[in-house]
Amino acid sequence: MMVLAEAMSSQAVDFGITLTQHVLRKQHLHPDARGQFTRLMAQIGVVGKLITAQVRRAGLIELWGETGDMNVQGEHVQKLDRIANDTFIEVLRRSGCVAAMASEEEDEVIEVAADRAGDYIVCFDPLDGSSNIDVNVSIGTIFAIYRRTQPDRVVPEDILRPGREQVAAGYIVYGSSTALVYSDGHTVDCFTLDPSCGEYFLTGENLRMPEKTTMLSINESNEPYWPSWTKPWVDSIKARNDPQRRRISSRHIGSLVSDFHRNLLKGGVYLYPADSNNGRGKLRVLYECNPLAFIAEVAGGAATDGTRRILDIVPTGLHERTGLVVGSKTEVAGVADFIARHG
Ligand code: FDP
Repeated sequence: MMVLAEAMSSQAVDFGITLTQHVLRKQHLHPDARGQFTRLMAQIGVVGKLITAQVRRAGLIELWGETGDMNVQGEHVQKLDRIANDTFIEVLRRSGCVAAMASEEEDEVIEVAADRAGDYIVCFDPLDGSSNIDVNVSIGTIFAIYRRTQPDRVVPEDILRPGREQVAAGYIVYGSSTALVYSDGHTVDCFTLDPSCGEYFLTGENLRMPEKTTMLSINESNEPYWPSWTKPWVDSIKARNDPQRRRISSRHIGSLVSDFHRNLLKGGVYLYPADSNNGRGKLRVLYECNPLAFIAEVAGGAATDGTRRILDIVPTGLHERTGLVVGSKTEVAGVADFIARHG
């Protein structure tokens, strides 16, 4: 069995650095910092612990299955979706750091009472990949953080703004362990929750998205609805394989946050193109595509809807959807070429 000292010496990162310590260490990069961001990240960490506790016991305490309600998107709400959503809202409402929130599960913006409001706006998907809950497959929470634009009131532009204005973004994956990944726009760092002491420790510093694509993540059953460029593009990626050498593997969990996390670490491209019939994708701009695109870019990757950089989209509605291609920069850049050739 690996002893602690061995584990410490085998770590590529500064072993023993907690999430809060790390955020504090980086405060000098933000000269106008007042400590609210540090508190906000600590509270998001708490949300991750509370949701972890529920996810880990879901099969034991009847948390699998649907609530019987539909959300604003017309999807069946899972019991854990509801718990994760309520947890996120209540923890952040009490944090003193947040002025308003937008959630995948809520019809409207959630405003925080003035006496508790802080500097930040948070858009989140409380539990992404929820169709995987009942089968013990990794799911996650995704969040985007913006600074409020007005000191005394929340305005629509606080929420309906391009993703490039994010000050930070992140996600928490409930997988073989709970990992919290976030970027403050300077680096992308990964923390793993140690369940024995309830603390997040830094386990990956300044993550870089590998330039080389080895994983292709797409739901191929949607092929009849793909726009015309997608099949030739997917075929061109697969054509890199030959009988002597497999260079590309198909990996698709169907839980965006988990697919993204794997590709960030291993090198891959994820796509969910816009439907050729209605021209819309499935994934939501505000709390799925924007935060992951922000992380991808800081890690040296890129994200597009096919023609536009994801972070330049100005959403007109809370639950707006878009097509998404996210992965290494060269792979994503190649999409524009296929669109020019195949439409
Ligand atoms: P889910 O509906 O299970 O919550 O946008 C949500 C999402 O999962 C993504 O996590 C996932 O990648 C995608 O939808 C899967 O959609 P399809 O089943 O249409 O492939």
